[in-house]
Amino acid sequence: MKSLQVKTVSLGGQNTPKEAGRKSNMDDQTTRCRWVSKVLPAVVPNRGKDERAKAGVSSLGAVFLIGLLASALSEAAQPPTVEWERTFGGASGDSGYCVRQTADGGYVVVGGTSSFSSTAPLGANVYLIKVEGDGHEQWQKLLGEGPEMGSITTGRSIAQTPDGGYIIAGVLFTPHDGMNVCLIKADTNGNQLWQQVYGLNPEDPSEEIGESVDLTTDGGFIVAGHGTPPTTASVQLYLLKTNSSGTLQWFRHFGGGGSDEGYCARQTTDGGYIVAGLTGSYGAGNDDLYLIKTDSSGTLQWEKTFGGTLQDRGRSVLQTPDGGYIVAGMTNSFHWPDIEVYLVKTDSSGTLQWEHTFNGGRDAYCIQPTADGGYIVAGMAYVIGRGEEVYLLKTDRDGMKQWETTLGGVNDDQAYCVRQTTDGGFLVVGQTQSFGAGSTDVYIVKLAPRAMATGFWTLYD
Ligand SMILES: [Ca+2]
Ligand SMILES: [Ca+2]
Ligand SMILES: [Ca+2]
Repeated sequence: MKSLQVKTVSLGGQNTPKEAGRKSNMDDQTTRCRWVSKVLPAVVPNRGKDERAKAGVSSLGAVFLIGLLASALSEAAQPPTVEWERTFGGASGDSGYCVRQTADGGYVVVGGTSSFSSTAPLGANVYLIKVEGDGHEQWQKLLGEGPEMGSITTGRSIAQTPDGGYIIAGVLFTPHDGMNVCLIKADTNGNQLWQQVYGLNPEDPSEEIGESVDLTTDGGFIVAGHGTPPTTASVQLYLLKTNSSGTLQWFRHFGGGGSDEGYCARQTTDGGYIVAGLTGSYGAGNDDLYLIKTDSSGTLQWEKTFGGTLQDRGRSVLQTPDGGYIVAGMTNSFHWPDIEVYLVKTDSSGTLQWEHTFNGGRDAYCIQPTADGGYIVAGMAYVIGRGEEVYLLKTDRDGMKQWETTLGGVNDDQAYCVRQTTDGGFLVVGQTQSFGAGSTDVYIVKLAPRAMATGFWTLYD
């Protein structure tokens, strides 16, 4: 712990000539962002509600009721329709990793861009995009400037802070110092206020990656990731707590002699933390899904592994209303050689309650609660003729599938984050090679709320 170095990278304010130059460059580039055609073919056909309603209206008596029932039940398996979708980026690689609906009803998306980087040609910056509720762009910004040419800064996770600004966790790579965890604070207009870089060992270009950040009740932040501390020979899962100004409060690492990686940490109702990732040190063989519970100071309370003899991994974790936990990830232990999406539900002590696999997808990167008590999961599927596709899975509270769908084009597309929106729809963020300005682009898809009708329909929706 003592050897943890906190490096504050000095960044020019938004009024410096360098920043001003970069901004005007961004303005030029902004015009390259285009609407994706709305006639993109949907992989899973969505029958229109009007069509079904018409069919129902044309029926009579008992046939009418049976028709309604049948339609309502089949609708339960229908995924929602795409309301709008957009890409952002330029000719090089651009990705979206996390989205939040903002207090003004819009959305803020964070990722990385090498198309517009100030440290190009090899560098990349955090890419912050703000859109209105209908998907129209409000602004886009480059943040997380690296200290040298070729620096790569990527935003992995974002949260809106009580002051209306944003906190972003990510990774800063520099050619001389390898990868380090990076935390960036921006104001409500996306202008960078400060950047902190947390390196475990500046003498050693080890890889330290911040994968997720979440707000804590004291106004600070909890970051999960992985890296190689000076005291161990292998990659460890780690957890890092800062106050609201990004000052490090504590740092802990977990794992054994193998590689252990953290992908998601959230504060729990008891003030502690739950962390999901993978462990190559413990469990049933190869990597296992790794679930860690700590108290409020990061001291281990329990750790559990899930999975079988092959590859298993947790990417996203939530505390459930019953005090337990649900983790989404991937597994190929259950139906080898199939690679599947893996959901694990535990009680508050980490004891397994159920686990389900879903062979419609190959990996899950995000799980979020939905207003009906169920869950929405985003990840990646593989579809013959369409390469990798965005994968969305909706389950009830017991992890039973309600619908799943894939989105994308003929090249590779992935979703890294999904959230239910206040209108009952969903916002999905990831990257696409199928659409946009070249290489990968940030891919944002809004799904409409499920068709909610009055009376009889709502009973079954
Ligand atoms: Ca395993
Ligand atoms: Ca595809
Ligand atoms: Ca691009």
